[in-house]
Amino acid sequence: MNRYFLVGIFLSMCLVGLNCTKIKAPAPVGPVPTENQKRWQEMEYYAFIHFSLNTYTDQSWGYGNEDVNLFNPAELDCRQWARICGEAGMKGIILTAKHHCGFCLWPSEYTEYSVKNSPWRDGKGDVVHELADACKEYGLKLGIYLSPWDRNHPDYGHPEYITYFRNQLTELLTNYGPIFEVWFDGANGGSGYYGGTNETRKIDRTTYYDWSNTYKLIRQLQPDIVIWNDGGDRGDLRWVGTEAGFVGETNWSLLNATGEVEWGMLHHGLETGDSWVPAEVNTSIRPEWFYHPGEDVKVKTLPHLMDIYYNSIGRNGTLLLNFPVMPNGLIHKNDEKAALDFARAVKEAFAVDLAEKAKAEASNVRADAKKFAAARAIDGDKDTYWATDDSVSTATLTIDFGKPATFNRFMAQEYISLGQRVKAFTIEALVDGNWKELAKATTIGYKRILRFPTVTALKVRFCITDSKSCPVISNIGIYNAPQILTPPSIIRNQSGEIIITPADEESVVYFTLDGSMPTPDSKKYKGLFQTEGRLEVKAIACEPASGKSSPVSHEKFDLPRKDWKIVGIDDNKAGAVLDGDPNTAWHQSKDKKIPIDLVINLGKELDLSGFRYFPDQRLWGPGIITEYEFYISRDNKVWKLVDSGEFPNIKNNPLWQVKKFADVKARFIKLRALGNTESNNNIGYAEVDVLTN
Ligand code: FUL
Repeated sequence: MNRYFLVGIFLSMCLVGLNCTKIKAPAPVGPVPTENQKRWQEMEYYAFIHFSLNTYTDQSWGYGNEDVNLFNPAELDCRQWARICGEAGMKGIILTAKHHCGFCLWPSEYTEYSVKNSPWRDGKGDVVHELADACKEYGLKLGIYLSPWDRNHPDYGHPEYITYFRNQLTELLTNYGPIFEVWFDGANGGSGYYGGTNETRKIDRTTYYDWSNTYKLIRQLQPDIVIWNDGGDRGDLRWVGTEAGFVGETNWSLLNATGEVEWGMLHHGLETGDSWVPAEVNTSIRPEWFYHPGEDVKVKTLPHLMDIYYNSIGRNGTLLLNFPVMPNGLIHKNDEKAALDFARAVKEAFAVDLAEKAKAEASNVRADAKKFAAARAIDGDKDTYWATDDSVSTATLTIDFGKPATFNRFMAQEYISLGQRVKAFTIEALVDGNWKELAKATTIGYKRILRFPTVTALKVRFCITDSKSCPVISNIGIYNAPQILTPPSIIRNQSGEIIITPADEESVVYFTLDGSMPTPDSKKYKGLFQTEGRLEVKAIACEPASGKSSPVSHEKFDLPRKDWKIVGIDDNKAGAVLDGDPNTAWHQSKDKKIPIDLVINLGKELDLSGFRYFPDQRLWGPGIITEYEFYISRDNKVWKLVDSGEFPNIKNNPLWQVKKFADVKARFIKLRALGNTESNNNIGYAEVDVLTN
């Protein structure tokens, strides 16, 4: 063999080598997820369980002095929880091991305020242990919610409490096997029992907990864990700024590691963020987090849960759905049914992927056409992907069904190990020979699902119109999800008229006023109608073509507020407080300073047993009352205080606040606001109402 020949071989090997360098995978862009974050993101859907002394006191937040003897769940069965979660397609369960009241569901060595001093299993029980066993049996992962705020502990607010908190974390992260996620609630500091001092203790959430050292401890005890934290230092995951079950349509899995996080950043992430901090959407299957018997009829409907699915998992988030456990220790059958119907509907919606058997062609493919070909986006393998040349930031991928196909959902996934890249895209369909735009969207991330009206088309074109760098798409799916009808909304205005509105105008509404279930044989709604007295309205929306009907909407109304007048306010917009419409609100004049009163003349003397307050519903709406006093009067001169207290968790979950008191006669009521969510003087109301006997 001559020398030149050898040199030739050597040179061509170098060229092959060079070529390989040229066609290597795209370089990561910006921050990328850790292995723990990727594993967590792929779980997609898991459960929250809220269970504590609140379960026995009908409260949202315990004060910390509730009697441990109340805790006695006679039928507690964590296997029931795990079975339901498993059947519902969830991949794990996060348990409120300790909520704000400080009561521990495990026999902590460091406090007496726990199951060990309750009558349940003669003080020998351990809910965390039973749940860990049940999770193992049903193939689920276990997560722990440990409230940093502890309204029972005498040391809360002092440095000693941090040692207590870490000791508890150590118990929980050592004794119960692998923990996939730890959850640190952001509600922090305020009034409480605190070992009997009954005072208000404020902490600086940015420094008090010394999170960075706590994180070190956590990662040392559970190296595979992800940390959720809304109380200071950035964890591995972020809250989405609402507990209503949705993240922003634009959703970057990025945030900055330091600096203030504004609401918009929680809700949308931060395109330029320097850290991977993906979104977890947390919401409850009922309005509240803990069990309240009055909510047995308020379990979220299937259309509502499907909206939550598309607005969480379908928007690059995970879904953490809560079950409030009943005092007997079980999940209510209505919640079980709702979760299983939801799982069935999701399965049905995504049962057939029309892209699987189609052909894919791309406007640009990275040099090694085989490895990064368009077909890689529809091969069902999450580890392969379609990628373009580095220089490309707009590209199309056309999916050809071969013959017309009918569909209404489009799903795309980026290969997030290389970062989140796509900034904008559209979906088009070839309908009768013309390209028609079906949907327009912004970010993708781990998973994005778009909904649009059902269409029949020969081809679909996925057009990436803007991207941080070359797009890297691991998966595309196209589906035809069955239609699910949304229940109509029911309101009663101040004059006592009932207004029922279906979600789409083509539906026909049927209703009942006698408590019976409405059917298409019930009374047809033809427009608003006058009513008197207390009332129960149930309504359904029906699709005439298919005969399908929605779940039932159910509203109970107390006496009409026809004769009510807001006293001493010269602002005709104040009518919003009494108009029955939850979407309108009125705010007191900016000049007023707390305490701020709202006085209402009820028109005649009524027998009252409580009142209700509904806050402004705008996202993180301003002017939400947190502390109140409620007075009554017969003459608008002599006032009597009948109730006072807090509206717990009202900022994150702005629901109707219902307060009951001993029966009393009154013609005038006064709701006095003593504080709001922003610690300023803005006080607003969407609705104020009373409960009568
Ligand atoms: C909130 C808490 O204050 C609620 O009680 C509930 O635990 C929810 C998940 O987080 O911030």
